[in-house]
Amino acid sequence: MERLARELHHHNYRYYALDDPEITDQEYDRLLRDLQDLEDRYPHLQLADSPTQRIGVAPLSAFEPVEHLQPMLSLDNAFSDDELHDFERRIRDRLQWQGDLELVCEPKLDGVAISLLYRDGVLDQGATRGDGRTGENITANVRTIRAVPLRLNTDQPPPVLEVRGEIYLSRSGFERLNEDARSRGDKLFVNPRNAAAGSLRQLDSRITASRPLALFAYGAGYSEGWTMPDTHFQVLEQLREWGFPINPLVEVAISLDQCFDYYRRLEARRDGLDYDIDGIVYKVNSFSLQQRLGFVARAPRWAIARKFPAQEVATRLLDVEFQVGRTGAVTPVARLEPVFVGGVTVSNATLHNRDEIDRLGLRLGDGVIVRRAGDVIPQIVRVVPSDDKRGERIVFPEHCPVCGSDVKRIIVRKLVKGKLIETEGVGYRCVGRLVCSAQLIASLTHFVSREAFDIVGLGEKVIEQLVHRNLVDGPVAIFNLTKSDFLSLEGFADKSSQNAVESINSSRTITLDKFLYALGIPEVGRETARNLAQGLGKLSRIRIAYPEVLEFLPDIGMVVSREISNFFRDSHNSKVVDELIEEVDLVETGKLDPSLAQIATIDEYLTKLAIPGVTKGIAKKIAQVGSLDELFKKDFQFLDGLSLPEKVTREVIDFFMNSENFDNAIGVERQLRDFGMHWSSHKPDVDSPKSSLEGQTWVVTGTLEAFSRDQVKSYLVEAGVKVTDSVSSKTDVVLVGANPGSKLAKAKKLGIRILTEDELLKLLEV
Ligand code: 9MJ
Repeated sequence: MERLARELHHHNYRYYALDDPEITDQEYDRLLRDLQDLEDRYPHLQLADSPTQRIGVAPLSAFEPVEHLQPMLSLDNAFSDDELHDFERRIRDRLQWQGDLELVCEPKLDGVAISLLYRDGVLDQGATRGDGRTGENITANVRTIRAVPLRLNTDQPPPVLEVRGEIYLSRSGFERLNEDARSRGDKLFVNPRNAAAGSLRQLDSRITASRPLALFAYGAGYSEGWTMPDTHFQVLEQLREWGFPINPLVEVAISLDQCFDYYRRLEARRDGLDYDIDGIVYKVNSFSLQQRLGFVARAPRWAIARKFPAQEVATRLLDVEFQVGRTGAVTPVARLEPVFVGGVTVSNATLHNRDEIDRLGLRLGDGVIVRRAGDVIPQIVRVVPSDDKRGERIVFPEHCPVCGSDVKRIIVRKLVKGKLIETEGVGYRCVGRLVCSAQLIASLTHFVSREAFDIVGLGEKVIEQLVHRNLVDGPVAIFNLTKSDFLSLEGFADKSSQNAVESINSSRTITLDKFLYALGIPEVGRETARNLAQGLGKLSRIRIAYPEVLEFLPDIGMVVSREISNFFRDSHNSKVVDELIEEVDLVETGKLDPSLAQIATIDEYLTKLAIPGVTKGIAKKIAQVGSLDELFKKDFQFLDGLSLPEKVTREVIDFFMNSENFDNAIGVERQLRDFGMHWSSHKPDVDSPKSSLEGQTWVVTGTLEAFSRDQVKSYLVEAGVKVTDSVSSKTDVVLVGANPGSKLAKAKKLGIRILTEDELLKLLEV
């Protein structure tokens, strides 16, 4: 077994590091099978670095965070020859150096950065870059990559060695992968980079093993017991000797001109390479110079990434499709004759909006120049009309392509100098709302999604069928679906229909924040929904809240508050909400966030009324009046004693003389009183909260056993705890279940209190 393993390591080295195999793939596979057979018979004799590990092992439930022994660097970018000049100038100035400056030129691979840790020459750990200090432990996946040496090709390995490199998928490997996916009807990967990243993020390493991933090493991190050579290039040579694939296009340049020349040569070869590169990395070759240069933040001063410019290619416009989203926004999408740009086949491009179509003067069949920069959606830069017999002009539709309702310009509300301004936006919207099946399908898909009602088994495809068969016309109808409704759909049998009805029923119990999020109120994402629920505690309050009152909640400004209040004031929405409450079992705390009662002061109130000229400072002065009644007395006599600018006094009086403003101001004040947020309301003592947990911020991570995560969250919310997703210095407690992720590591680092599920249970009993 040892002899077979040694032979296999040797052939790996010949194949990957030297690119000079001595045996065929079939012969290699035979040796591997022989070893596998022996290991099957004598499992206890399996070697730790056995080449058979390439086939993967049983799935993990999560990736552990691991700290790199030496941080992984990031690179500054240069986008022009000038910027590269500047880079060299900075180096020379800093070093006071006039002589030759050797720079190593390396193709910059567009893959996934990796750190490989070898202990006594054996691969011990593979980790992603993460934030540079802490990455994810993906050892099981990394072991399956044949280009990654499981053992260093030397009898005297350094006891500890971190090797840095890029895991990537070749373009041909990517094509193969997508062909397989296509033949199985699976989703295709967009580009080799995403496919490589996705393959490395598999919890089941047997899947990773089936992906043709490759590696180029480009440096070393921490090491022990190794006298590093003097230059970066020598490190690459040493790594090659130890068995790592090093990019054969790496060169040493001794002048900037040689660097520029390298850039031109590589750019010319770029399309012919079998892997994606997005630029060139230049690194100072001498380690002693590197050391003297040091770092700014986490990027070394001795290296820079020269990026290739965005790629542009010519193709043809086949059609323009107008897609209708959840809020009715109509987005034009160009369908193109497929072209290969920068490693991906592009067949769609965004046209942004109506103005963009007019700017381009697009006609069907036009030649177009498409630009793709990095990972962003490709766009059409300009039109190259090929002849004078051009096709039909593209016109933005006046009516919704899905439901035929009017399409109107979207009005955007913006804050300009503290005032809410309504202007016409660049976007257009179908006014059909739930009459429009596109909006209905998108809204319902949102409604049932995981963060909302979380109805398992009701994805977009099912919703589409339900809508097209007129089985649902809005969210309420979902709760009236029966087993026989599902049986009438494609892909549903007895059991699955029963399950669908059961998951609808079990979704009926829902916390207020999820309920609010599910409604799909414009501008209300998960965080805002949580703030609303935590702040006001009851749907009945939120529904009737004045925008000025909502503005007392965290992160809710003038724009969002208007959207929320307009949503609930709309009679159709109001009816839907009424009907929904009948169907669901809403979990509410009913409690007002005690801190709200503290912050609602009379000057804050005056500021939120947005009286022209009334800044925070002026509001503070006016607030001395103590109550609105006093303010309105005797023709605002109180204002005279404040020595405010004449103009401001006038504005304040004009404002309140307008009966609409006056009624609104009185209404807001009354509501503050009703909600217990008025400046004269009894102030709960926030220092001695009713629940011992009240006011705390918690993060839940890992798999919980006794509760579902949602149960825990609703309990915590009930107890006045704010539950957030990410650990920060504001976090009070991190609740950990099994297999916690990087959040636990972060909590430990920040010294945050960590509770296990058992400890929580104990806490709840007292
Ligand atoms: C890539 N992506 O090919 C580096 N890289 O060096 C090469 N990345 C790098 N070097 C230090 N060739 C930080 C990143």
